[in-house]
Amino acid sequence: ASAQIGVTGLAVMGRNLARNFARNGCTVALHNRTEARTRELVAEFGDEGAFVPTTSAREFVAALRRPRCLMVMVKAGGPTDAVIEEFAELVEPGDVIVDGGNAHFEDTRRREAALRERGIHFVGTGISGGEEGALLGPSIMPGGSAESYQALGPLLERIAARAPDGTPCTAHMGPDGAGHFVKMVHNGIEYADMQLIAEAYDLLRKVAGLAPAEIADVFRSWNEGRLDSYLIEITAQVLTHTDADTGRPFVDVVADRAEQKGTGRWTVQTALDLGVPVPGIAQAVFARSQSGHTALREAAASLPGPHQDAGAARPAVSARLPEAEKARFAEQIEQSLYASKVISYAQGWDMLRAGSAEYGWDIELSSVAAVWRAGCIIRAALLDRIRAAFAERPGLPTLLADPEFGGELGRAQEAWRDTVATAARHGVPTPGMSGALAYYDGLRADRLPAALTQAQRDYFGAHTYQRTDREGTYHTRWGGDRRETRTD
Ligand code: NBP
Repeated sequence: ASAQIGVTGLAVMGRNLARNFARNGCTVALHNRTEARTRELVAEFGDEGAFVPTTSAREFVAALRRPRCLMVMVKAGGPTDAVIEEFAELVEPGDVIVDGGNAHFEDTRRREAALRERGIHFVGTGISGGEEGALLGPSIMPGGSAESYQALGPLLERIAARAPDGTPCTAHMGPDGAGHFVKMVHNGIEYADMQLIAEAYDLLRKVAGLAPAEIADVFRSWNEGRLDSYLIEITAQVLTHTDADTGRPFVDVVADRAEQKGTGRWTVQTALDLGVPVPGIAQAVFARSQSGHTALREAAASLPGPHQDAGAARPAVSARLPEAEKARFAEQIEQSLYASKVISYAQGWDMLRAGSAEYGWDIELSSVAAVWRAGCIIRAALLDRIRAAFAERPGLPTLLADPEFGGELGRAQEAWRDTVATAARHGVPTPGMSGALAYYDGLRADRLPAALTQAQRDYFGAHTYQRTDREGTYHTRWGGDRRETRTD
């Protein structure tokens, strides 16, 4: 037995991870249900490092040094359960089975508990960065026991992306499902980020009248500043691209129906269960869903927009702002995008805190920001500042309470309010930016109309209320003499 790590499931992700391990000096055992994939990998990339190809599960397990670390990279769901069970029968107590697929954290909790009973460490790990990240350095978010990380961590640290300060972008997130939970929140934030960028683009296009290539320039300039991130960078790339068939901007030939694989939905479902408000992520999930509702969109297509009668032809997208105004408008959108982005990250961290408390994971909030600094889809300059904020004050109740981020939001708010108002006046939907502003105003409000909601609940359902001026729980006899009674 010579291999330090084994990878079973050699489709795009598994193959690239195996190559990454080998390129970084690990001896890697290889296994795949269909043997041809194993042979192909060795034939094509065998010279990249030390591979031990195997043809059966038993041979694969025998090739691994103890404690064995074997990584399962097969299709999520049933296939993952089947493969885990197959290997659980073959490994020994103390060995580590890693699921690097996109599992729901509840499945990971279930699998971890079942394997723990058999003395086997089960690690559900989030891996972000797609196919390319898997090969060149992903962001890796392992859960599972602290003991398993002692064996697995040093191997993962070899293949993970490096943050600008040289630190590997992986760390033990917490026990059982913590890793997959963190990855789920990552994807939720990714949805919110993408939605906000899409809204910024839409406003620059429809309100300022900029062409896609000009918008690409705006994004490129933003990428030099505090918005510096992978998603802003690829947005500029996409907007510069011209469709080969038609010669039109590529973005104009893509059907405007956004799809989803479901991790954003998981994030929102979980947030509802945990009682954490994450409207930025929810708005993004719903915006994708709305875009795909062709029947609804067709049925509503003749509703009038601003300065337009019902049924009138839609005005073509045209330059609406004078030249001198465009730069000022782009600056205003930058402020709005940045502020809204900070809000959705704040909501993501609220969710990490709530999940950690609910499941007893003790997730280190600064460490999550640290592993997201490179390799993953939401990698951004901002993350190092979030890391610093939580490192300095681990008990920070919300990112908005950090003086630096709070100060920035305060300075952005005028531009942000103008953007949301302008968008509404022009009939351009900005659920992300408007929702983020509403969240900001909702948190800083000194009184919320929740008081009225609570009074209504007491009226129709005797749900009781508390008072601002004294302790206790009360009910007003709405149907009778309207006298107040204390109920606690
Ligand atoms: P796929 O999700 O397409 O799965 C293909 C692999 O699963 C093949 O190796 C296939 O073996 C194996 N497999 C299946 Br399907 N059923 C099996 C079974 N019953 N027993 C044994 N093996 C089985 O591969 P992928 O796109 O590389 O993704 C792998 C995992 O990583 C997934 O969970 C995915 O969600 C996750 N992930 C993907 C990305 C990404 O960007 N693609 C990013 C992050 C995480 P075969 O060759 O014999 O058919």
